[in-house]
Amino acid sequence: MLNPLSRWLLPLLIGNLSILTCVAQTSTAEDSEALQIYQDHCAGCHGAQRTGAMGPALLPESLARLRKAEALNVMLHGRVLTQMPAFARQIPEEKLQRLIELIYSPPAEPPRWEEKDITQSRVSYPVPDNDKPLFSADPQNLFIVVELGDHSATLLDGDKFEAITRFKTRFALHGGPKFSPDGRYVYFASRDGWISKYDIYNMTYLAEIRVGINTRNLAISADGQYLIAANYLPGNLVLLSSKDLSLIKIIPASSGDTTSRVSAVYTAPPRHGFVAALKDIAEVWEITPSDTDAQIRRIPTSEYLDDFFFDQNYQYLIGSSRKGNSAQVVNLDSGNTVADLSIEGMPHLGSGITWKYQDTEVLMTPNLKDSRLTIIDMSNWKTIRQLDTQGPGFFTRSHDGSPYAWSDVFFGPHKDLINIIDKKSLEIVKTLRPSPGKTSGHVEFTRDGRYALLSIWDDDGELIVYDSKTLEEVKRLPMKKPSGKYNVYNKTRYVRGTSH
Ligand code: DHE
Repeated sequence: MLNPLSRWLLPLLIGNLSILTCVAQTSTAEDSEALQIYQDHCAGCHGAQRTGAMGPALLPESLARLRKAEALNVMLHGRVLTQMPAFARQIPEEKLQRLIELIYSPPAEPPRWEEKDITQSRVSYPVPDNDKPLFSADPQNLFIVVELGDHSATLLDGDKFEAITRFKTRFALHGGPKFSPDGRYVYFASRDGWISKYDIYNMTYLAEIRVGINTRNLAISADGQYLIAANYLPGNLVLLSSKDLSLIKIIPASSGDTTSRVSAVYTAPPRHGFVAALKDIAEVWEITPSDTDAQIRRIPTSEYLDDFFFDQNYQYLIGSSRKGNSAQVVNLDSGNTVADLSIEGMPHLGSGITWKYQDTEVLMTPNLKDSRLTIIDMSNWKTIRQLDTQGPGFFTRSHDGSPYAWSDVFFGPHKDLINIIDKKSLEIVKTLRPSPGKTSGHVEFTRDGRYALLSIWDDDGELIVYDSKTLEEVKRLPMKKPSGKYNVYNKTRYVRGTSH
């Protein structure tokens, strides 16, 4: 049995053997003194090529959401609850500023992460000889709550709202973890490309593999056999066996001379495969996996697509255009773009939800740059309602068991507000301020839709449980910047109103 330290260090060391053995590439354009400081003080933890090791990758793609001033602060004073030390006494601030310029610039040689890097990074842990949950909670009504504050996750009993266990995750998980169809295993993806398989019943990790340097998200096939990761860096999709995370195939996201970042990949259960959108090639790919290969069907689109979602039948894909002012509707059967919806303000369709409204189905999307929610009739793709909000939102959620849809105000001075939309009147009927001054966002429902769980995104944060009909508060659980929470039943049944 590996002790906890070697459990984390071993994969990192093995995974990065290839990069630790090569010296970082220099170029006359790079600041050689900053490069030397990097090699002396940073390379040991962040990798000789800045692709990450025990610490996260330090490449422009990986640092996109961290302001330079904040990065300097971390270099000067270290980062609490991590191994990142303070350098204020060792390195003058002027030199740290130059180091910042270095890490926010692309390296002279584009970093690589190839087949041998992927296969060498894979680690398996002992498989427990037990196939029953080691706890008494309903295995279908469990939640995984990702806590970004200290890179942990909580396994939560969805009836009692009590933590069953809390465990460390890789640095900076992003996107929804994916459950096996029976709900026994959960698969996580980190921004730095680590995929981890966790046995919920035995509350232990089973395997890990690093599939890329900068990863978008992960999907699992409806039969539970295959996983696929979408990467920005390198621009590809990586198909894995869900059993042991072994590599099946690397699929370059290429067309002619262009290699693209992959915007996102999702499973499409009735289509027996996955669908991916590419950010730099105007195509959507339908991917049918097998044990040794993957068939790709390329569907041309009129725009480069960012994040997207599907109608409940998985016939239509609704994607945000990269330009941020429209949404494209692609009929996946015919391959035709059937509608081009003009929505200013960058619709965040990855977070779109649908519900039944009168005799039709509607979709609602928040807009990342506009203080508005857009509601569209899916029978004719016409906007039927725009709801003004107090700032741009990030996540929307609902459940067939709830009369309301929830939408956060994630950005701006009113980031602590949550709007409740009546699904019948299409009006905002209530606005909650659960924790004044603190960002509130991302809701998920219990399997029956009776309770809604909301995050307070703060290191000193909380998970708040509401009665989804009366909107009364039921319970608060202290958590460290809880981001998303994911209900086993809702996710494995692809219920309407949640992310798939
Ligand atoms: Fe996310 C999901 C893309 C920034 C938190 N985000 C996703 C998914 C995609 C995506 C493609 C779907 C993954 C899945 O579930 O399989 N996110 C993007 C972006 O392009 C964007 C805007 C810019 C970027 O830097 O990548 C972005 N996302 C963020 C954040 O800044 C958030 C708030 C904090 C973080 O973790 O970095 C954030 N994204 C989330 C969360 C989900 C998510 C919590 C899962 C939502 C769900 O309910 O499934």
